[in-house]
Amino acid sequence: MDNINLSEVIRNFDIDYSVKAYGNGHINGTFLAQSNVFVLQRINTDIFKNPYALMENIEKVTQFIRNKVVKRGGDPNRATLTVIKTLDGKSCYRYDAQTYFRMYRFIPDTVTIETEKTNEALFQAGRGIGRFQAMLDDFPAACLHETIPDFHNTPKRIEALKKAIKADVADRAESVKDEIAFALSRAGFADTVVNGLRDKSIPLRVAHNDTKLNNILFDKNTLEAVCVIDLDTVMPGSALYDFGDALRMGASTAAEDETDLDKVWFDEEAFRCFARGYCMEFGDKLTESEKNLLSFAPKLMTYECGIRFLTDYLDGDTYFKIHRENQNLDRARNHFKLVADIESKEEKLKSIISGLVS
Ligand code: ADP
Ligand code: GN1
Ligand code: MG
Repeated sequence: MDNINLSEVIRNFDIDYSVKAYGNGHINGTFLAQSNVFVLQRINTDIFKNPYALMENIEKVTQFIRNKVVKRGGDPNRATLTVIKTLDGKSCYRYDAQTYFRMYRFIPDTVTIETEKTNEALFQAGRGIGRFQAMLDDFPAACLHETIPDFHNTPKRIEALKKAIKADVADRAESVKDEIAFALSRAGFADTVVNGLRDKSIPLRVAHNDTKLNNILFDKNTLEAVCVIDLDTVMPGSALYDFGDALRMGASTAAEDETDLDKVWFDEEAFRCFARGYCMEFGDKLTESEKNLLSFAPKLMTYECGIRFLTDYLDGDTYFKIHRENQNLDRARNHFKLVADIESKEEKLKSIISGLVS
């Protein structure tokens, strides 16, 4: 991180970073460096405008989970993130007006899944997300700040796409006419969940809102899901967002930016495994309306994310980090291919869900 004095940052957190005298030797001075390990993260203030509100959400949610885990005799330091306070008792350290850091306890002996998506891993991931939602089932969702307003408001994402097409700041709209046409042709189903939340036919819950598989830590030995991390977008929302978003990447046969679309398919078996784990932990708490929309949720979230990638491409790649030219366009094409494939499998996905929830 350019020009940031990380030693200064670390000194401001309430951790024992000093070295201690160790052992009884007479000759060499032996010291033990801190034995606990911590994760230091810079908060993205371009995206999260109010770091303290963001951290307040995270503290409330992790404390709530912590209390439940303690009551059940579990290990709260593994089952949820632990926020390390600064020396002056704050949840993050302000380095300068644009630069804020937070610290968590490192959760050892865990792995994340990036590309190795086995069916067993999908099943465990489903259990992990289902358990996360079950633990927060009675959390008062309304007390959370909306860290990114309208994050999963799909119709608003379509409006943003239309604005980007009109402004065409990077002069790219002409070259992506087919992708734009695909996106706009599917606008009909975009309001399904926001309308349901508005008319209360779908319950407002605490949602994670970014349930990519690499936001779950798995035990490195048993491969069970240990902890759901990356809690920046924990906000009021729908369980359908978390279910659908996990499968957007989790059930794809390829990486999110794979350019060879012949390799990109929606894997029904991966869907079944994730859904089985999810319903095992959370199925009895789902309402009829949620159960009816579980098979639809991956399409909605994949479509919405594709629209966000396409919009960012038109905006000149200002939101999602890119590591090569056209990466956002590749991501959008990849997602639209998945949407089309999900559409061809809708009946199958419905019958998988009927077999899991009654
Ligand atoms: P990002 O916003 O960059 O996705 P994450 O919070 O997801 O940030 O962290 C990035 C990666 O760091 C995770 O995928 C995980 O591998 C690792 N990680 C983050 N927090 C912890 C933690 N408390 N313990 C162990 N590993 C962690
Ligand atoms: C971003 O930060 P990360 O990589 O976990 C994005 C998600 C997208 C995802 C697409 C705050 O997630 O909404 O689904 O990229 N997070 C934010 O890969 O916008
Ligand atoms: Mg992450």
